Amino acid sequence: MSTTPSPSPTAVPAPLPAEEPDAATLARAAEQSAVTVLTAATTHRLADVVPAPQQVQPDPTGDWVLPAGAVIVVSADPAALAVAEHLAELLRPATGYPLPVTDTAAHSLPVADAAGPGPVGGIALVLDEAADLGAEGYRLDVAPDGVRLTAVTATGLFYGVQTLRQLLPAAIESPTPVTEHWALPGGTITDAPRFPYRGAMLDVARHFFAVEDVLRVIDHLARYKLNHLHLHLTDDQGWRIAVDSWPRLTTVGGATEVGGGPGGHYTKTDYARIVSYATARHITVVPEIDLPGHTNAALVAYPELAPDKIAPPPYTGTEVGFSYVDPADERTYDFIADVLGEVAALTPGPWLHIGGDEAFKVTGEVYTGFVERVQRIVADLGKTVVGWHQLAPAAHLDGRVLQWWGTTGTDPTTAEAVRQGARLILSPGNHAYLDMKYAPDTPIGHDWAGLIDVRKAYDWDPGTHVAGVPPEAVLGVEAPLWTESVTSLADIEFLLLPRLPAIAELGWSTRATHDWADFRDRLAGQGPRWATAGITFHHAPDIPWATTATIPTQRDTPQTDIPQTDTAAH
Ligand code: TNX
Repeated sequence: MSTTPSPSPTAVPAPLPAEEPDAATLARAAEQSAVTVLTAATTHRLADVVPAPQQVQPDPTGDWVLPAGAVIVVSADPAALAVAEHLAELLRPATGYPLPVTDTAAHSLPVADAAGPGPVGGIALVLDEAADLGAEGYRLDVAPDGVRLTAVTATGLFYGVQTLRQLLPAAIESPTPVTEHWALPGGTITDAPRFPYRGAMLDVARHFFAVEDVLRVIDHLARYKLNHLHLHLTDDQGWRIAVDSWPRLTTVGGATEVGGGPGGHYTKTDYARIVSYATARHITVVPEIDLPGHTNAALVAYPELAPDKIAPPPYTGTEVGFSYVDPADERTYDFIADVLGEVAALTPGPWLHIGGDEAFKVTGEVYTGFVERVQRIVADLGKTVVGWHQLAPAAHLDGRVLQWWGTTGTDPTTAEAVRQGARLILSPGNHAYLDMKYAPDTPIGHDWAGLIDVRKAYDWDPGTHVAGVPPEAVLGVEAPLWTESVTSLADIEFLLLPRLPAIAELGWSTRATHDWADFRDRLAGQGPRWATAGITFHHAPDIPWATTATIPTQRDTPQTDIPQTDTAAH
């Protein structure tokens, strides 16, 4: 099962001069070695991108090679400049090239000429309000004399950068300089997403994960053009976000997790770091405070919220549905207003997720009455309410969004809520739940919604999945990762990859491109990239993983970063 790459005849570390070489020396050394290496112009096709682009027009005469002296020229706009810097930061480690970024105000060439013939032959990032590309779309033109990315917004440019990155050889993922022929296949890609909401969820409540781990998950989302990170911040086993007006939520409620570990929580500064890292990657953070159930940790901290006003024991098991805040006590609504108010203040994005799932002990009118009050609290904060589809029977509130996690594709109550105006995020448990096992022998994860191999994750259509829900009512897709059995970053990556790109493709790519055999082959090309970057992934047997000759084999990174086998991941 191991797909450890075979030794590469072409990609070896560039010889580095002794003693602290400067960027220019590094660049010269890398380029000199590159020109002595005989490789095909490109190792892959213009269409080898995940998620599949809308339109691909290859030009076999148009291949381009990144020169060591390339300059990245960008429209004079702060957000676009940040995207250009991001591109440079992605390309500098492996190439060793300096790749200076300059905006058109500072550059003597007008943007129209920046990608044209000339000594630079670089990359131009062009904001063009008149381009017919939509708010998130981009066009990538690759020609022998330069590369040009065009978009209406910096977000579109950011997605174009992710495509460009995937079109370079896999060695571009190396954290240290390698010798490679940095060629891009020629032609034009025109691309835009199918759905506006493309997300993943990380449960940081069952097990707590450090800020650094969350940032790395954000990196994985960004690669595949996902634009929402939903953080499940509270549950029976732990409360993970600081709330100044109710401090024991974290000091007491945050000190536990599944299995009895120490837990943890994010200070407001920690959380702001996550949000700003995500924002810089054009990702919106969606905080979830799960109510009225999944609240044992809050009740341990503040027994006054419990129906019997008695503190329950801390909970470190994995059962669900036993806890709830007292829906009959006004103090509960003060608590919720305080918590959601503080969370809203940390949230630049429009969404606040209020959970609503598995509140088995709050039923009927008591449940709907509770949800209706909480929905109004969210609206009064100027945010849009999101909740699991159990919210459906509560009265409609303008803009509200339900997150579908069912496994049958049928629920008349959800269909009726949608008829009244609710929009739906699709996270069907039997296709999109990344905590489901791949196969019976998967060492971690659940199987209550079935096994989910890569094909199962890929082969469904969010536009038609739930009976009575038309495609126009579908806001998008989200892949949730619950973490009852997930204890490390390697575990997270093992369950995320390679299924996250499958869900990302359902959210991004037009249905006309949907094709399992084609997806499988494109996905296979991602393996060497993850391996090179030191990212753990499941070597799913249904994917023909490339043992490409472009993986650098000698690197400065530790052996444990070399591709993991299934068992090594856990
Ligand atoms: C159901 S799906 C849950 C979670 C569990 C998950 C495990 C949903 C809204 N609730 O509380 O962690 O199953 O797969």
